[in-house]
Amino acid sequence: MKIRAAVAWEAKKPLVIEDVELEGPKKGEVLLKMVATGVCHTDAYTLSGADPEGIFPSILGHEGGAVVMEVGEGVTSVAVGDHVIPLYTPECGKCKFCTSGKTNLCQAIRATQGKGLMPDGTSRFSKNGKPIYHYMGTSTFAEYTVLPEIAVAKINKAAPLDKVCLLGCGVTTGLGAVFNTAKVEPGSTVAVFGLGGIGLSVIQGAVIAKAERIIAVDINESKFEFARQLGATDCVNPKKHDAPIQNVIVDMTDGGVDYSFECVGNVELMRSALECCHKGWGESIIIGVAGAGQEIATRPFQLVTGRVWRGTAFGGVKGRSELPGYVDMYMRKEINVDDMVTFNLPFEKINEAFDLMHEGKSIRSVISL
Ligand code: NAD
Ligand code: DAO
Ligand code: ZN
Ligand code: ZN
Repeated sequence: MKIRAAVAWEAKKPLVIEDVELEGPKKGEVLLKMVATGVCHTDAYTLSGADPEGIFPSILGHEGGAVVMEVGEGVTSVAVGDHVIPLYTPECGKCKFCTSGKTNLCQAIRATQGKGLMPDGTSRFSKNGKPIYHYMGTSTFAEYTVLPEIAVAKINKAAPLDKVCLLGCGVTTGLGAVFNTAKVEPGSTVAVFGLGGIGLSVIQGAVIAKAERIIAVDINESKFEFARQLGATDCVNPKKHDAPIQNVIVDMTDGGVDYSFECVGNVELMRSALECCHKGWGESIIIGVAGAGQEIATRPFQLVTGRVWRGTAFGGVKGRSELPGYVDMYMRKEINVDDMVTFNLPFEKINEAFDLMHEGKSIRSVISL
């Protein structure tokens, strides 16, 4: 079928809305009509050319809300009309990773997904007979997309797709990092570095986990008001202090925080986030994605003396079995997703969503398709 999609022809160039060909779903695949998609920092990162896995031409986007239009042979777990969220971290339930009980990083389709292809090694998108690659296995910047059945989470049909699309990445990643990766306990002190969609969701998770003190850190002070509304108890701009931010936080907290979260993708900040943790037990969670080839550093003594460095992908959330529960949390009004949507834009204005993000004006722009 002919569809409209925002094609990333090459790095550093705006997306171009084009008519492209989409082949229907093969065995074990589903055709989705995308209703809405968020634009995440990771889409911008890939478009910038800094992503070592970035492949062009491709159709970016990974924060979608969609409806199942057609199912391929053998598909049993979803049906036409179901509402789903595409998963860049699928859940096959059978691979060594899924059955380990230790990780959400299902590897069933990892090799082909990393090459921008469907599990059979081909792309469903093309233009004039030439393939256009999939992105993160989701490609939500398109009116229609095809995904493997194991890469969609069936959700409550009553949930508004133009809001819960944000649970396809940012919101779930931040909440899951608190609940699954750090396992923040009541009474904890938490520091959150970076107040975009991820960091603000960490704050929401920390409130639900009953953290007593939540220190929000950003160099853009326009982010502070919303952070406070969501539950941050302190807001700190590192640029307003002469001392390194880790020293500032250690001084504020009688020795350091119990948990810190890096939600920017800056390797220097990752060091600060580790080093503001309390001696003996503080844990720092890396969520931000750093540029290709960048490395983290600290003195090993930081770890010898009990601080812990961890990372998380999609907040450790298993998409098919656990993401529907996060949507239900939204439906019960336990999390604020509505106010994370700073701008609603039509598909034609998708490049403006990137501009608004780079200008620091948006938490999330949601595109209607
Ligand atoms: P965003 O661009 O919306 O927000 C980033 C925030 O960091 C902004 O508020 C910005 O002002 C702030 N910031 C920038 N430099 C800073 C500094 N030196 N000190 C303090 N604050 C600073 O991004 P986002 O969508 O929230 O994503 C955040 C990061 O998380 C990105 O690197 C993204 O790629 C990554 N990410 C990771 C996962 C995962 O599963 N691990 C999932 C989604 C996104
Ligand atoms: O299984 O090796 C793997 C990779 C899984 C991909 C997880 C990506 C998480 C971080 C990227 C940011 C997501 C928007
Ligand atoms: Zn698996
Ligand atoms: Zn994302």
